[in-house]
Amino acid sequence: MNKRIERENNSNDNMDLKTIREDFPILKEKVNGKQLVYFDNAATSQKPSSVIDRIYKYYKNENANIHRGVHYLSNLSTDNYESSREKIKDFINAKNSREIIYTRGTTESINLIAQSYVKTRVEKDDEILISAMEHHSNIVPWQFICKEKECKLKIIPMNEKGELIFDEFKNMINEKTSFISITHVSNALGSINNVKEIVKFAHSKGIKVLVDGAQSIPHMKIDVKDIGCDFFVFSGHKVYGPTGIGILYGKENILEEMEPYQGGGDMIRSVTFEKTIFNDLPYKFEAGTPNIAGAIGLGKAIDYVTSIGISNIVKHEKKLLDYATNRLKEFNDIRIIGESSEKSGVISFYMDSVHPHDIGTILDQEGIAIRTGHHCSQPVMDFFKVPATARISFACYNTFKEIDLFTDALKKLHEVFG
Ligand code: 7TS
Repeated sequence: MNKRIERENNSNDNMDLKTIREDFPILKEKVNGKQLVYFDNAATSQKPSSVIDRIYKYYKNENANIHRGVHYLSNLSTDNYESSREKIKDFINAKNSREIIYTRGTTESINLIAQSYVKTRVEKDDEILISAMEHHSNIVPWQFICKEKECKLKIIPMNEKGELIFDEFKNMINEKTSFISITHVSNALGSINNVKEIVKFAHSKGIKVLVDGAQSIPHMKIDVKDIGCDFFVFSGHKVYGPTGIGILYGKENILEEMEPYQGGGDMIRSVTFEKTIFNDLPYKFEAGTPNIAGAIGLGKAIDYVTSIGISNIVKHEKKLLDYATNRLKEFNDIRIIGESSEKSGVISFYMDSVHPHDIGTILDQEGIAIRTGHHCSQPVMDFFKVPATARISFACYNTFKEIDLFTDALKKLHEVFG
């Protein structure tokens, strides 16, 4: 048997890759006449049939608004919407489902905390800390606050490998530091940050921490109690769920103290023209008709990940990462951007002879989907002095064979441009 393919079977004894791939109908698609190789999972993951079918079933047989009707379908939708919340609570080990707020995604969750929590608590000249490797979603909402409240945005630096410099972080904390918002895993570099240590140190100084889990939730076991963070946010679509649904986890006592920043139906207990009394948690942060199908679909996605076992996914993706890294190192003129000792299944690279955009376009001709550009992390590109990178990112259904197809295509491209 071909040595490369042989690896496939040995990837992970507990994971049946063939069956997993069968679960994702899109993987059978042809793109430009070639079998699709999907390596853009950090942007969004593909969806298993169980999630797709569940959303179809909701609209076909169950559609009704929640928390409103006394009729059968409304009660059914409410039960399903709320049972997804329970699943998510268990998945991230929150204390109770009042700590789980549905949002549109990571971006909305961060904006909610910026507006509802941080804005009302910071004073002029206070400092908000983020890191040098944030996605724009974890930069811009804080710039809004800093501008409005005359605060300062401080940046925890990283080293040339794309690792945060913990000692510098510690030195940056002072009596003006009012909040820390930090990514768990960098979408542009794959670096995994030791958020537990960051939270521990921040808490020893009385500072609250938000962890952006957009890139960690699909790739590692998340235990918010163990991390200890005050807020943890993620998007459903990166963890095999639908777009337009995401989660804000917050510690119950902190969420209780907060006022909502959006008003509307469902988030109130009573309204008169003079005064509104807000609903209980979590509903006070869920104004208006939510993404019901999305929430139910996300519950199914969580079921799917649980059925495979997150530890099996971690093992498989680590092998893919190591294999792809080694294969890319065979190219003399490829520079891997981000070589943190703790890395998730994301590889950004830069090729001297070919612009990342051309790499992406030519690989697309081979049916290989990768992302090129700044990955909504322009400061990371500036730090590494590259205009953009090409990025591959893995999910549970990716294979070693796909990595070989990718490196074979790179070789061809190299011959043309090199
Ligand atoms: N934070 C991180 C670390 C991310 O990677 C992303 C999306 C977001 C926040 C925003 O998530 P959203 O679902 O609210 O848009 N990252 C990417 C990416 O790497 N390519 O496309 C989107």
